[in-house]
Amino acid sequence: MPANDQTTAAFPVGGRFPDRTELLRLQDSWGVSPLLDPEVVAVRFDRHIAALPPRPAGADPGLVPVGAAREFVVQLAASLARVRADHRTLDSAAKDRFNEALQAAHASGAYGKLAAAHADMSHRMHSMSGPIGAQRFLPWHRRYLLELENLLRAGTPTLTVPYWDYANDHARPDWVWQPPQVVRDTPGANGGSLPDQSVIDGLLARSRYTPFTSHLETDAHNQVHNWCNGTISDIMASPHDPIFWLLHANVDRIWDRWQLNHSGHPSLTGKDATLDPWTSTATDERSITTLGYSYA
Ligand SMILES: [Cu+2]
Repeated sequence: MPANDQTTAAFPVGGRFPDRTELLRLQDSWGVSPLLDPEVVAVRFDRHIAALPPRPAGADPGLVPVGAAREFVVQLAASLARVRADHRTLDSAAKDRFNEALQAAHASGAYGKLAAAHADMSHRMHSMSGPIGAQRFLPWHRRYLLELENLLRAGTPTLTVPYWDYANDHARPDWVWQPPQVVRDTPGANGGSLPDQSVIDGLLARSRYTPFTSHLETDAHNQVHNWCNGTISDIMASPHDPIFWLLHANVDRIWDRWQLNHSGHPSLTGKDATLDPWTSTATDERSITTLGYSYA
């Protein structure tokens, strides 16, 4: 075949530029992971190094300890193998796997036990518990989500919790298994609202942690729970509806996005920093790369 024929075949002329979704699909077809954006990897690496214990006095700050760099590469590779995806990208087999894992965890009683932790307000995981609760909201729910995902992965090791990008996807993800006794009424019929992307962009531009988390919790989380209208709108009972985890994966994803551009973090000390009922601390929950997962 003449060379110029190949050229015309490889570069179709006309059409508009791809939108974000089309571009992601294209990158996917080329085998390029958007998770490996060099700038994002660089930020995660810098944060990893900055979180290391103090180096000996006189150590060259430009020299990164080999062990720390190696540890980062290993954690990054692991986190890229545990990707939480937009639920709209799941095919029916993946949705079935997720729902079957939920049902198995429900049948064993483990799901109910985990859901019950959210009814114990002594854990102080929302700002309604006061300033400490406001600081604990994001790290506590990051740990909570990981506990649920680990529970599901005990039976289905490749599984991750999908996220619901409610700012761009204004439909409640009703394909998620609805356990008996869980109520789902008409979305929006009893107040609440879904944020649009401009609200999320406004959040991401907040420079300090406390205003960021307060606005995220109030405007792009509480309102979403209420809009969903049902068991998930009840603070104590909400995790009994598994849509809770998709909602919170998106909250966690927004926090991770914010962390790429800001170094603020929860100010918690002593007992307040321990995310009871677990032993993990707010500092342990700081980096999703260290925790071993990522968002597509
Ligand atoms: Cu919530």
